[in-house]
Amino acid sequence: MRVRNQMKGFGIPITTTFWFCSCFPRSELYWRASHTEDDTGASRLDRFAKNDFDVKYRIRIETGLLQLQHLRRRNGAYSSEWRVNFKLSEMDCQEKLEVPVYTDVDRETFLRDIYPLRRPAVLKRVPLGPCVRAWTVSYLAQKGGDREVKVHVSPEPRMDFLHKNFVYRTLPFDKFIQRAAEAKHSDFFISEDESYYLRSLGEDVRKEPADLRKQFPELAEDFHIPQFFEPEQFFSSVFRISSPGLQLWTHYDVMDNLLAQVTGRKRVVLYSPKDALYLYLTGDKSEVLDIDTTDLQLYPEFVKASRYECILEPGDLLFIPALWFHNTLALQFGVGVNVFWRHLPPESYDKKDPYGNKDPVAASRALQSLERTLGILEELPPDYQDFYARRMVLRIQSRAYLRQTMEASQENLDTA
Ligand SMILES: O=C(O)CCC(=O)C(=O)O
Repeated sequence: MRVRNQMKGFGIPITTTFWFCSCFPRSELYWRASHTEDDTGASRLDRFAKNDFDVKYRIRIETGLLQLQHLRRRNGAYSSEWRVNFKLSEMDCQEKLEVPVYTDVDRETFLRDIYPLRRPAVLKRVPLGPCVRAWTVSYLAQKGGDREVKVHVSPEPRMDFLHKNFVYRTLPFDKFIQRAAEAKHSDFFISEDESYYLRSLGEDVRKEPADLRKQFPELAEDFHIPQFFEPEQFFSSVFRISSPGLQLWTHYDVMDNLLAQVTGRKRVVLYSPKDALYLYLTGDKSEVLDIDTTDLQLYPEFVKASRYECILEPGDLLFIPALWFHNTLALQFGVGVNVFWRHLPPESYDKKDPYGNKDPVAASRALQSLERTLGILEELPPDYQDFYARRMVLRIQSRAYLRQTMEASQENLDTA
């Protein structure tokens, strides 16, 4: 059952979706109310939800508690059948949305109906070639051969770029595949249950983007790159091979991305570029590593980021538009290939970027000039710095934020 509410009243609308896997009758409740605070400061929302034939659901939310009351009409009057209380954690208040799923999408449909939205989409049954059936562990090891690959090795499945809980090690591809597929290792670097992650690289790792056709020609024959874009937009094709449970931190890339999950299931959580303010960024990465049970004392704004989620099954393709943040969790040992495509004219990108994650040239220049500007502000006393920094924020908002008309925002709320 999905209970969804929209809370307004903080100046900006806040949408909250609650998900319950329970024995309740299957129905979807859409509910709107105003956020108010009583004199104890507790949020209190109390309203009838959608009328559903002769049944009504009544929902009340107080801080940390959601009450659901089921009322049935008998002889013209409603009587309460049962009432359930759910304990809410603050993270339950994060908006949760499903990534839309499309089936049997061809190039024309993709370019007409999906691509222009600039939103993530799961594409099912796009032909990816024989890889979906053929890429077993033994086949990959045999065909991929013993060329050396540099891999991330971590004692914990959640990789932590802040505290660098992983090391880079070099292994022959066939040995790496065998190790990544097993839960316990007899040969290991750190511990017998260490996790592995391969993000394949080009021949000259500093200059050349990865291209499966060059580094793994025999395996590349099995993988048919979906031809949704023009060939000159192609930038790189990258192996993404993970141990079961391996979680990669939330980050963005600057190119459009088709992530093909060839084998194994994977959870992907995405956040819109518009939610960058809530993600505690260090460069292209979010410092929030635990995105499920986040420490909101440490990262209080994180709850405001809307969470888009999907589970990729073997053979699925995920379209990740440039700048959308993504966090991946391998639910099983899995092999993926992601293909980056240029979205902007070629001269917009940094020529020395083999990874597809350096900011576009104009964005880097703007960020550098911001650093210079902040240096100039330091000539003022702190309270003046604060005031002029706020004025600058207002100027940036009015000049550079995408403007959304009042009608468009209302429409979004109505259709959300
Ligand atoms: O699938 C993964 O492991 C990570 C994918 C990713 O980060 C990407 O495609 O940019």
